[in-house]
Amino acid sequence: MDSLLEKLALCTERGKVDKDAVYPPDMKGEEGSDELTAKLLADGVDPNRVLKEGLMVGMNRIGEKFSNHEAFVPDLLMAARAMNAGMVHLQPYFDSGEAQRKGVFVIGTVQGDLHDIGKNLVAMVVEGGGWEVIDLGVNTTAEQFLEEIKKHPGCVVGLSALLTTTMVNMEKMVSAIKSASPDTMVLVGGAPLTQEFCEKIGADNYAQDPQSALNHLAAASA
Ligand code: B1M
Repeated sequence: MDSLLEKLALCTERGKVDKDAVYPPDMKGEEGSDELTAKLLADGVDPNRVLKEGLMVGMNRIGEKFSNHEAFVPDLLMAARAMNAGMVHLQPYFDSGEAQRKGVFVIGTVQGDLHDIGKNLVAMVVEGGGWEVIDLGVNTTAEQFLEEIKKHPGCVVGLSALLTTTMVNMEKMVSAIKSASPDTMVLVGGAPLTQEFCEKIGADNYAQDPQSALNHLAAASA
């Protein structure tokens, strides 16, 4: 069983979706995360193990490689596709409560900003790390986040900005979120941001890339 879980982790890391997938070429004809997840569940393996010891291990590995500049955006996208192919089989277990996620992460690109490629990568890696992700999209307001915080008490909020003109909107958003919900952890990221800026606007954490976002969430939920 452990070897099947390891194979699932490898398929996720390498972005091998299913047997018919031609990518990656060196795994052509082999089963992918779709078949392996289905097989593990059919064999009675705990869905939490399938998630934590298979799919999440693979996403974590590719996230680390991305942080270290050993993997790039297309690699992350392919890994997320493989992860999602496995998650389809796990969804009924999440719905029934038999499998559990680590928490809820609500992410969006801040008001006035339409860049979403980096934000989407963060969402994928955090989901791959076992979190339920609610993606509010681009041009999001503090009110949208506050609505989600009401629906999901204890959730973590993630704000992304790519423009020097919109990163300043984060300050108002963080302040609105903190005054309505002081215990909500707010994580910020995006190319023009720095740790110093994060501290200045009163956010809890700054993440420079998806894996560092996931690491902050893991530390907060430990
Ligand atoms: Co825009 N744009 N853009 N753009 N664009 C930049 C950001 C810019 C640097 C280009 C330049 O001038 N060299 C510049 C900003 C300059 C500045 O503010 N100092 C710029 C500009 C000026 C603009 C417009 C104003 C242009 C215009 O219309 N005159 C306009 C603004 C529109 C708006 O938002 N209101 C605009 C529009 C666009 C497009 C729509 C054409 C398109 C966006 C498409 C889309 O996102 N769907 C676009 C693009 C693609 C870019 C560049 C080329 C690429 C951005 C990107 O996706 N990078 C960018 C120049 C560049 O970066 N080379 C540029 C790849 C992505 C994986 O990286 O987003 O940094 P990134 O995300 C990283 C990290 O930052 C981090 O993790 C990700 C993965 O490592 N991260 C987080 C991101 N969010 C995080 C959240 C976290 C944690 C980590 O926790 C919550």
